[in-house]
This record gives sequence, structure tokens and C-alpha cells, in this order.
Amino acid sequence: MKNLLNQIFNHDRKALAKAITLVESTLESHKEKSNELIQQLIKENKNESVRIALSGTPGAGKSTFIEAFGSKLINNGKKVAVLAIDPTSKKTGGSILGDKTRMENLSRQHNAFIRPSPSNLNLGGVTTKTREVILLCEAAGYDVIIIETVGVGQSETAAFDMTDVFCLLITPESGDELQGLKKGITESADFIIVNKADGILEKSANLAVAEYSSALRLLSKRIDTHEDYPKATKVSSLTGKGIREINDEIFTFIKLQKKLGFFEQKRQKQNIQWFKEKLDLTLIEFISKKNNFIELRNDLKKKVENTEISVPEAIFIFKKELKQNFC
Ligand SMILES: Nc1nc2c(ncn2[C@@H]2O[C@H](COP(=O)(O)OP(=O)(O)OP(=O)(O)O)[C@@H](O)[C@H]2O)c(=O)[nH]1
Ligand SMILES: [Mg+2]
Repeated sequence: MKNLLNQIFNHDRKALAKAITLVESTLESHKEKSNELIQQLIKENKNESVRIALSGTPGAGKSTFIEAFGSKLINNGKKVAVLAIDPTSKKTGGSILGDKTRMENLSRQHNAFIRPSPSNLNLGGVTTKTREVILLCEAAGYDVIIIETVGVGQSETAAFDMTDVFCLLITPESGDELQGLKKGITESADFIIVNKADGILEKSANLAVAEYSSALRLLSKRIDTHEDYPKATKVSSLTGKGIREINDEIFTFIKLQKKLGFFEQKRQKQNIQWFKEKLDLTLIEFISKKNNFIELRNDLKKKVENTEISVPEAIFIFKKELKQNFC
């Protein structure tokens, strides 16, 4: 274990891949080793990383954006890891893999690490090990971690809960979504990036940025960021126009968040959130493995289905049984 840890700290990519496979494993014997690894890693890791979430509807240009932005980061001397929280990965086997063609330059770079999410999904349909994988990547020297997620409910929330900056990538045509997006934007995004601001779409991109900017000014401000955020900006991932600007914007934001104490606060909150999620999952896993509870659960489910008993009554019976077993 010590050996593997040292190799990771020495930026050994093979060791990193091996460690990721270990933490993603569901085997009990691997779990213990994985915990030991993460525990050591947290103690010894000195890396000051930035975790960025990039969310957007399918086809918004996320992979193309990461290709351009990631290459810029590498040119600036950074090491970049790209991970995915992808609710569709079960079907496609991780669309990010197929996407490697869209991240051709990046995937060839020694300082880039691109990893699809595994297909074993937890109850919420979101991979449970992304946090551990982030920590491993950071220990291996990756100082910018990009989490790509398709903008649908749970995976977006999961990405928000484990990153320092949340970027929402949209296309110029999605102006109509403005109303619907409003609530979600204030809750999560720090940057709204209008992509595809080139060719015939440039004009509508300008318009979209103006519309979003004025809409954002009217919204009530979040208390976990400086009042200048969220910000709307435009970019062309294809031509690279605006990539330098968004890069500067993101790092200015991080600096400000650190200065105001929000950065540390957010990470602490996320750690607690992680603990709660893990604990709940462990409890559910533990209880659902006990045969009598599975039987009781199925029996009560049937009775609820047949309207023999009400839901509160079913829960009451279940709780009584739990108490008898554990108290
Ligand atoms: N004109 C223009 N096209 C773009 C730009 N960025 C992406 N595209 C195109 O949009 C399409 C989708 O791009 P992707 O990068 O695969 O989008 P994605 O969001 O990763 O898509 P999914 O992984 O399927 O969710 C491709 O045909 C890209 O070439 C851009 O800045 N300008
Ligand atoms: Mg993609």
C-alpha cells in the first residue's frame, strides 16, 4: 500500500489507474485497502487543486470546450484530470470514452488524464466514487480537476456538491430556456458560458449573453459567492475565442472565493455532505442485506399495493421490526 501511495505521489499514471480501479471495486477486501489508501492520502496530500464542474445539455459542446480549455490549462503549466459523472454511462459504457476523439489533443498530452465514470451506479443513478477519484488525481499531481456532467437533475447536483466552481455551458439557441433555467442557475452556476459564439451563431450568442447578464442582475444573490456572480460569458470552443478570458475569469473567481473564506467553507460543507451520503448508503446497504428485512419490505410493499394498509402504517411496522432487531 505504501508503495502504491508513493508511486501516486510520484505522479505515476499506471499507479493512479490501479488505485482508481481499487477504489471503484465493490469487493469487501478491496474496500478496506481503498479506505486505507484514501486515509493516508488525505494526511499527506499537499496539492492545492481547483475542482471545476462543467454541465450542459447533450451537444452543447462540453467535450469540445474541455479540449480547448484543458489544452489552455496545460499550456499554462497545469496538470488536468477530466472525470465524468454520466447518468447515461450504463447505456453507452461512458460517452466520454467515445468523446476522446473530441478531446484528441488533450488525450495525447502527458499532463492530461481522462477517465470515464464506471458503469456501477448507486441508488441515485450517480457514481459514488467520484470524490475518491478526485482525491487520487490530486495526489497524483493533477491541479485542475474537471467534472463533466450532462445537465440533468441528480448528476448536476452531485457535480455541484464536489466542486469549487460550477460552469453551465449553453448554446446560443437555448435562449428560450432562460425562464426555466433561472432557478437552477441561481442555485448552482457560477458561470454561464454561451458556447458556439462563432459564424452565424455569433450574433445570437452576443444576444444570449446580454439577456442572461440582465436576468442575472435581477435575481436575488447567493450568499456563498461574491455579489458579481453568477456571470454570463461567451466562447467558441471550436475557434478558441474567449477561452483565455474564461480561464482568467475562473481563476479570478477562485482567488476571490479564497479571500472571502467561501472556498474553504464550501469544501468543509461538501465533506460533511459526503459523510452523510456515505453513511446513509452504508445503512441502507446493511439493512437491505438482512434477509428478514427484505422479506418484510416486500410483504409490506404488497400490502400497500393492495391498499390493505396505509403507507404510514407500513412504515410504523417496519420501524418496530428495526427497533426489535437493533435496540
Ligand atoms: N460552431 C461550433 N460548434 C461547436 C462548438 N463546440 C462544439 N461544437 C459542435 O457541437 C457538437 C457537439 O459537441 P460536443 O463537444 O460533442 O458536445 P457535448 O456537450 O460533449 O455532447 P455530449 O457528450 O453528447 O453531451 C459537435 O459537432 C461540435 O463540433 C463551437 O464552439 N462552435
Ligand atoms: Mg461530450
